[in-house]
Order: sequence, then C-alpha cells, then structure tokens
Amino acid sequence: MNINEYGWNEFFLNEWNKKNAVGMLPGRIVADFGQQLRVVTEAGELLVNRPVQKGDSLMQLAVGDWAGVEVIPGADIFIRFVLPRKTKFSRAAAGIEVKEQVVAANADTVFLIQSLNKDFNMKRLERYMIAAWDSGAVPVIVLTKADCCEDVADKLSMVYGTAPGVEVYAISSVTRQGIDEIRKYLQPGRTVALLGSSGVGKSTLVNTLAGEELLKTQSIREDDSRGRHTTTHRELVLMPGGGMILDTPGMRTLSIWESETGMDIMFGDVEELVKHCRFHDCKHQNEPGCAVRAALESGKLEQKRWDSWLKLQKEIAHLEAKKEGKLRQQEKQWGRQISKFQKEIYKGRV
Ligand SMILES: Nc1nc2c(ncn2[C@@H]2O[C@H](COP(=O)(O)OP(=O)(O)O)[C@@H](O)[C@H]2O)c(=O)[nH]1
Ligand SMILES: [Mg+2]
Ligand SMILES: [Zn+2]
Repeated sequence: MNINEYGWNEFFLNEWNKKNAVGMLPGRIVADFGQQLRVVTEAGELLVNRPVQKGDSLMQLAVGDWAGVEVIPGADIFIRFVLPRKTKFSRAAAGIEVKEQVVAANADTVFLIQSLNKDFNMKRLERYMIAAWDSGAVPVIVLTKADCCEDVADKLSMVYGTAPGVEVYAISSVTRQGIDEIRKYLQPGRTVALLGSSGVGKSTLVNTLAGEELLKTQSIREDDSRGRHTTTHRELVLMPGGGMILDTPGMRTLSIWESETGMDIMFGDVEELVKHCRFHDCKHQNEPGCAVRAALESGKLEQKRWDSWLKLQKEIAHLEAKKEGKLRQQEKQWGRQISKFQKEIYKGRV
C-alpha cells in the first residue's frame, strides 16, 4: 500500500517528525463505524478500536485524519495520536452540549452539493459556503440532477450572485453532463469531500466518476424528493484513476461552528456597511444616519442578504455565548479543585 496515494505528503511528514513515533506507522482514517475505525497504512488496511476520548483534545478523530498507529504483534492495534489537520470542515454538533463535530478532515477541495430539484435552497448554500471558507479547503459548488430541472440557467445565476469567485457546476449522473469537467479535482494524493443533504446524489456521483459501483446508493421516494439513508458512515474511497473522495451521510442541518473567515468572505460588504452607521450601537431600525437602512432603500443591499446576515449573526452570537459559558464552567471546576487543594494544604495533608 502506497500511502502517498492516500494523501501522505511533506506537510504530514513534517508534523510526524515532531512526534515521538518510534515503532509506529502513519495511517489515514478511511472509515468510521463508531466503535471501530478503518485505517490505511503501509502495511495495509487495519481495523482499529476507537481510542478513549480525551476531552476536547485532538484525539477526536474524523475520517481523513492521519494518525500514529501502533501494531503490537499478537496483541492489538492502537491509535496513539492524531496529526494536526491541514483543513477541517466542522459544524456544531447536534444536541445541547457545545461541541465541534469534524465532518471531514484534510480535504483539499469540498464539493458543496445541492440538487437542482426541490432540494435547492440558497440559504443552505450560504451556510455551507461559510463553513467551507472556514475549513481551509477550496469550495466548489456542484448542483446535481440537472436532468430534472427546467430552469438551470436561472438557478446558476442565483448561485453566481451569492458565491462570487467560486466555481459552479451543473451536473447529471444520468446524462453525464458536467461529469468530465469536475473530474479535474481528482488528482493523485488529493482529497475531495462531498457535503450536502441526503438524497442529492453524492454516492451516485462517486460511482459515476469511478465508472463502477464503489458505494451503495439509495432508491428515492420521488413524491417528496427525499431519499432514505443508505450512506450510514463517512468513508474515504480511493478512485480508480487516482485521487480520493470522502463521502458523507447527509446532514439535516449545518449549524455554524466557526465563522471568522467565512462570514468575512460571504458578508464582508454587509459588515462594512454596519460600521458606517452613525451610532455604533445602531439597531438598524429607525435611527438617523443608519447606513444599512439607506443601502436597503437605495437597493444597494438586498433585503434577502440582510435577513440572512441578521439570522446568522444571531446564531453565531448565541454559539459564542455558549462557548464562553462552557469555558467559564471549566474555569469554575478548576477553581473548585484548586480551593480543595488549598484546604488540604491548610489541613497539612499535602
Ligand atoms: N435524475 C437523477 N437522479 C439522480 C442523479 N444522481 C442521483 N440520482 C438519484 O438520487 C437518489 C439518491 O442518490 P444517492 O447517491 O444515494 O444520494 P446521497 O444520499 O447524496 O448519497 C438515487 O435514487 C439516485 O439514483 C441525477 O443526476 N439525476
Ligand atoms: Mg450516499
Ligand atoms: Zn444602522
């Protein structure tokens, strides 16, 4: 097994050399079955138990990660560490806990996939774009099922308006429209991650590009254009002509986790406008000298974009407050431990 084909390169080698990895093999996590992970190493594919999580540390493994694997002959196989990621596409994990979920690690390109039928949703695309810019990977928008859509050109121009400078493709796995164009992203040693709702044709696209059935796809209930889940886990597959694709099960919602670069790139103009209001605590309602209201009235700022920004901004502020709360909680716990320790010292026990 040649790990270079799986994306091993100087970046990871450099990180590897900083570790004490004597007796270990570098391995890339190619499938996540929950309790177990499939890892590709020079010695072949290995099935490894998921290591015990160490809080929020890097041991939170994701498909696409490079890990230090130790094989103890006659005993077991262990993952000892994970290398720093080159890129990561994250979302806020579902549930009340404030937690990051890495959906795809070390992808070079992310295909943001929507189908051109009823699934098409510009607000969702905006969200994916923000997360993609924050991931560090290059986003490409792929609109599937062009064979099922009569107004492809209209939808394309909407997308161009929202994501300037990003490549956009309308494709069909049925008519093969656009398939050869997107093949250029499949380069030896490079990883493309497929992100999008369930049923948009991600697994079908992998099979179409591969020219063989590498992954199972779902039969769709045409009535509501939703499919049933068949892709149950994340999986990184090596393509016959080189390059890798990371297929993911559909995400129902994408809650923003990080938003530094993403919001800047997607809404830089809005953020600039806000700075130009006369009052720095402007609510953008009836205040005099409100740059936002002026831009909305003159048509310079679209109401839809403003609504999106407001909603995302609120969501991010909420998330930040939750993150902050978690941090304070951790500090409090620390504080309690320290004061307990101090008491012990006082009592002369330590
Ligand atoms: N008409 C049409 N159907 C497609 C296309 N690509 C996928 N499908 C169908 O959409 C359904 C869901 O595909 P699948 O690849 O499992 O979606 P995934 O959940 O995103 O992996 C399947 O019934 C596919 O046959 C396409 O380009 N055109
Ligand atoms: Mg699938
Ligand atoms: Zn204002």
